[in-house]
Amino acid sequence: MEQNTAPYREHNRTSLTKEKLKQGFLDNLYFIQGKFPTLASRNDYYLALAYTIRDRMLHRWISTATNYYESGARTVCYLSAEFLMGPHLGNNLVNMGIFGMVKEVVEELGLNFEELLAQEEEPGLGNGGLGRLAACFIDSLATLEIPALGYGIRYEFGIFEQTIVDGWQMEKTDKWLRNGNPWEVPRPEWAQEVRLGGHTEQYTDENGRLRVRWVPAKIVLGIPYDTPILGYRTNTANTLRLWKSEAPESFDFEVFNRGDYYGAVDQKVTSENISKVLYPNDEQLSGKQLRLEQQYFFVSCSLRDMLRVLAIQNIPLSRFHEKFAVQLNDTHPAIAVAELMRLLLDEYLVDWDDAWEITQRTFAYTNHTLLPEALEQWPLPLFASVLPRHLEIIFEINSRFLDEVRIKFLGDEARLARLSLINEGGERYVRMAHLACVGSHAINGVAELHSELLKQDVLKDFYELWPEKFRNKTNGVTPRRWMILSNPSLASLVSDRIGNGWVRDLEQLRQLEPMADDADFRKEWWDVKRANKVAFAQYIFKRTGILVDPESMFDFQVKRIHEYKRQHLNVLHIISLYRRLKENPNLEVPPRTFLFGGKAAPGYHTAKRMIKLITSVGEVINRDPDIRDRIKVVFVPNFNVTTGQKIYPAADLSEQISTAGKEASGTGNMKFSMNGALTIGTLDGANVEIREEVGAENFFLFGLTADEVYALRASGYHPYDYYNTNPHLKDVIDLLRGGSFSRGDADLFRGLTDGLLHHDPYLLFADFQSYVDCQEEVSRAYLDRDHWTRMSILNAVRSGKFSSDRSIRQYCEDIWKAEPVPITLLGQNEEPT
Ligand code: T68
Repeated sequence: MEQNTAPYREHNRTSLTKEKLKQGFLDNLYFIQGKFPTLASRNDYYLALAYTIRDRMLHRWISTATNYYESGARTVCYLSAEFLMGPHLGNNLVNMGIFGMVKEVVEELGLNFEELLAQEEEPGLGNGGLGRLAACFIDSLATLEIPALGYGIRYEFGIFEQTIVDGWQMEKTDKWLRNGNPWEVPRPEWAQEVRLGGHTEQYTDENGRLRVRWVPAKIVLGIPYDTPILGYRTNTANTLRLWKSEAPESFDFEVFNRGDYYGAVDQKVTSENISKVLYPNDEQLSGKQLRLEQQYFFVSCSLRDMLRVLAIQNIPLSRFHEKFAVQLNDTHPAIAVAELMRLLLDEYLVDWDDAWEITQRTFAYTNHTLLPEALEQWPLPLFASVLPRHLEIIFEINSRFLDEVRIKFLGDEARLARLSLINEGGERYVRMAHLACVGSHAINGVAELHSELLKQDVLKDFYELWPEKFRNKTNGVTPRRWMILSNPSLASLVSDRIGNGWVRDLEQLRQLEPMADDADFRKEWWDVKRANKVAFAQYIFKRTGILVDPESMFDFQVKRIHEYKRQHLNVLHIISLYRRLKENPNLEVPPRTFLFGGKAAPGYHTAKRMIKLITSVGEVINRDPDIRDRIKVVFVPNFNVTTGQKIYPAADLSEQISTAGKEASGTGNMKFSMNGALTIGTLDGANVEIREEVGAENFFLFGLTADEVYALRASGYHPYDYYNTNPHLKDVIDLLRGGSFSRGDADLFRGLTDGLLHHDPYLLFADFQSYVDCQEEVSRAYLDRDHWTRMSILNAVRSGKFSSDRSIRQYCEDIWKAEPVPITLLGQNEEPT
């Protein structure tokens, strides 16, 4: 068919004049929602607005797809079991540069713009940092005009919603799709079949060659749902492609004809289960069959989708790795190594050596954790029952790989056992990190320290084998969502002084450094922060009924609740400060509000008790008439992208207090710093680099280094000694043990305190005094408002390195070898008719 898209440009549904936007909005309310303003609900209005914006994204999306098709350009495929996108509407308005105009349009229609934005249920398809990183990365890929697809799972239930009842976390299912999702387009024509279970058989092909056939026990369908991902003020609209599982037929007719109606429907139910729910464990392997099925399901669909594209572009299979650069976001998609091998060997009849070369040149692997309990391993019997053919292929990969190791390290049997893809100690497991390392040409950590520790510890043997594969790619976050959208007043203060080039080139913020010495600028800066704090104080009051003083220092620790992140160290300091204030009411400390937010994995009992600890200490302190005007403790429920957008702009202090050597990078630390919060932190993850960038004098450092942690453990760590020799620490622990924060119930926190006294695996006691001293320094610094504001400004303007644009540029140059493809809009040269 003749392509003439020019007429679409000035159409009611695409034009960007205010009048046409209004017309489009009312049309969508009428023709899509089937409503008239008199009966329309807030959700109807939100959907009408969302469709009005989506209509205006389609031309870019279609043009981008056409440009990519015609250029045949190299494409980055980011495989991730999680994409923690956050709400789309506001972000799309920012990236299209029409936020202000649309706000006016909505208000002229007599509607509340903020309310409509707030109506969107965020797609919470991730646990924490790893999923949010994937979201920042696809934003940057589009902004840098790199041909890219994000591939993942369209979970029906995302991360659970957290409520706090009697101080404890309660979980509610996240029904994010219940009111409809205007941003996605299903593409059933590109559905893929995925096999599971069954067994393998050998057969001889027509050339007399022995081959293997996989006879699966069941087949499920993967339906792709596509969401456009806009670049910031570019024509690029890339795609996030999430797979939903379905039964191939609504009914199994054979079973149905036997009269087993329920049995027939049963298959449909089990097929749909695969993409039903996101596993809410971060940093802990789950070992559940359904989880392995989820991983294989989305990986298989995605690879088949790439093969489909290769075929329609007439690119020979031998050039798969030239067309696609596939990044494995942690080991969750690592089964892709075996699946691509299987597809090439069994379905396309490629020779092993050629298949292996294509595979290795296609994949690269990002590691996100140093915690041993988070490294994925699958018990062999379970693996064999879900993926029998893949297990055979993994054995073959392993046998060839170990031969290579034998040559390089003659006679080193211990090394062979350590490197093997199969863990043979006791119960046998498939080690997914090993599969990812062997099948990839590049392996990277997510901060400099983390990448070093990978080489020294978790992946040491692989480093010694293939040092050339190892890279560092320090994480970053997108300034579009985390500054422009969430902190518009700060963004306009900045743009008033230096224009808006910084939004695409965050290093430009450094032009503002001299302004730190300008008293007027400092006042404006402080006023912006103060207004953000007022807004957040109102939010807290609405959500928790707790009144907080916006004059007080807002001290935040928001992240998943985990022992290694040490929220309980923060609490120990709060108790210690509380005690000192009770003893000495004249103590000169600025008023402080300690705020916490984060979810605990539902099965992680210690983490859940840490939440109860925070709320219990808060209850006592917030009620104490001597103290409650000086310090407050608040647990902000249901920390997610939406609440994060309110939190980072309102923060004075950012708590990044993990045990050194445990946090791979952290990305919240970057969002805080960008928004002018100062960090109190250990030399862990990206804190090290943040401190380097903002200057040691603008960073509150405490605690042991990773090397010192290692040495202390090696020499024998005895937490009890710290308790016995530090009276201050003893007082704090004894208050907890005595029931002062649990209405006399000495048992409530006994598990926690005993755990610390006798094991303390994350060295809270070793770092306690250093932390308390450092917090005193923070308090003193906050009393000097001018100096604090100076430091706040320098933190923000020196955070340019932590834009995800920088991370993505480095991945493109060093790992993906991907180049920008600027998009020409279709019909650009044609006259509208
Ligand atoms: C995080 N990892 C790291 N994992 O903890 C953090 N894990 O330091 C880093 O900044 C971030 O990744 C991005 O690199 C996670 O968030 C998970 O969420 C997770 C989920 C499932 C299984 C294991």
